Amino acid sequence: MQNSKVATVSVVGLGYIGLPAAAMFASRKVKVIGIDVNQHAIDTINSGKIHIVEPELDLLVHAAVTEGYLRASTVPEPAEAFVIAVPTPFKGDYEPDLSYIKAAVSSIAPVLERGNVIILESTSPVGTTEQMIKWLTEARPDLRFPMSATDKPDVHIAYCPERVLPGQVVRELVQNDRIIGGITPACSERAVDVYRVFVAGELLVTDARTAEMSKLTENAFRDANIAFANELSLICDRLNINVWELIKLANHHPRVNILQPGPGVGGHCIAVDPWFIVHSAPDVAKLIRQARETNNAKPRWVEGKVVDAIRSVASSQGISEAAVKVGCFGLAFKANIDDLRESPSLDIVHTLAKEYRGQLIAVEPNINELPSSLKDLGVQLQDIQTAIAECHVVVMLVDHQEFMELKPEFRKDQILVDAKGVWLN
Ligand code: SAJ
Repeated sequence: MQNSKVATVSVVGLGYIGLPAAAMFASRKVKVIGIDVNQHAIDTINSGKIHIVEPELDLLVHAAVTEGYLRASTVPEPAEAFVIAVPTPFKGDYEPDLSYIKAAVSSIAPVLERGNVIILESTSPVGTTEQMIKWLTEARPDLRFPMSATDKPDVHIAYCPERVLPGQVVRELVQNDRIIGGITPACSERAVDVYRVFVAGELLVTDARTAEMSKLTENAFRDANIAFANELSLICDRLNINVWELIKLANHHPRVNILQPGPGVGGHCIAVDPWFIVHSAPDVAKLIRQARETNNAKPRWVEGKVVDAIRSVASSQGISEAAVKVGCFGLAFKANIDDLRESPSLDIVHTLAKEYRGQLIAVEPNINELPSSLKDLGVQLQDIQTAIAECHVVVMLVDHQEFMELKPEFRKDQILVDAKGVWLN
């Protein structure tokens, strides 16, 4: 049954955020036209399959395409609502790169009609929605776009950030509360109608700039908390204290909730978004910048620990450093996913493999084949038991369930470098 106030939605950008949103609208029997520049993605989606990894999304897309509610294309078409979900990476000195948003806006401008609503979902620096309106005004001088809260525009504009956790996107898309920042109250109202199609959580209305900043703030908050944990791990290493036990104990305090140290912060959001804040107010965003720097430095610290362990094994066993085997457990950017992109663990293994060619064994239960960047450096993909049996240095990088379930007995001649506190006593 289709009982929403929106009959057709065009989702521009069919990646990790856009495709789940497109499939979700379609699952509620809204006609969805998905737009992307990647022909492979278009062909895959139109055949009812997906080109990204996300639990349950394949079923949703397959049903949406088979039932005729989702269709993908490289060419924009008219729709009632446009949702833009393209990447916003940074370039050069952590400067936000808005070129994908600009390209998305130019591509839909010719098909816009009076009464449309455009919602920007891409994580964006403050002021991007207003910038988007400038581009739209240049491209379509015949249409009125909102410039201030009192305007009565032809096309409504709002910013509504996505907040879903990779690995739980399908559930979180429905359940999470969302922030909606319309340029005018009527813009917010139109955007609320669009998200009401599938969002069960609250839809919280504000202005566009606050909505933009809230998304950046959420990820910067998490980054700063992880940086605190990572800094603690360095201090505890120096003081010979088990940081994971320490955090567990401290977290018994009713108002303390420290996150977990690790090999660094990966993924496509938390390691990027805080820079947008730093870039917009560099002289005051000091803590946020420091958190980024602290987390960015963690992989190099872990590598240093592994190098020390290799040297120690070589000297205590009277073998050359080139004979030391290093087993690296986990390559993904976080636990229980197969996503290796922007992964600090992959980065660590890659850096070590360049230095110790042919000496590294990788264990990653979520993949069947190593990326060629590691294969080319002689890294072997092994199962857990073989890797433990063959290596001198055990490097724990990701707290995957498969590792957590084990408590291996290490030989006296093995050294453990545990960046996640999984196998420490
Ligand atoms: N990490 C730690 N210690 C922790 C928690 C995480 O080292 O205690 C590391 C992870 O291993 C990983 C990185 O941080 O390398 C990021 O992982 P994550 O699970 O914290 O977050 P993401 O990047 O998968 O998703 C985040 C989420 N943001 C917040 O939780 C505030 C998600 O809700 C956002 O939608 C997403 O960013 C996004 O797209 O912005």
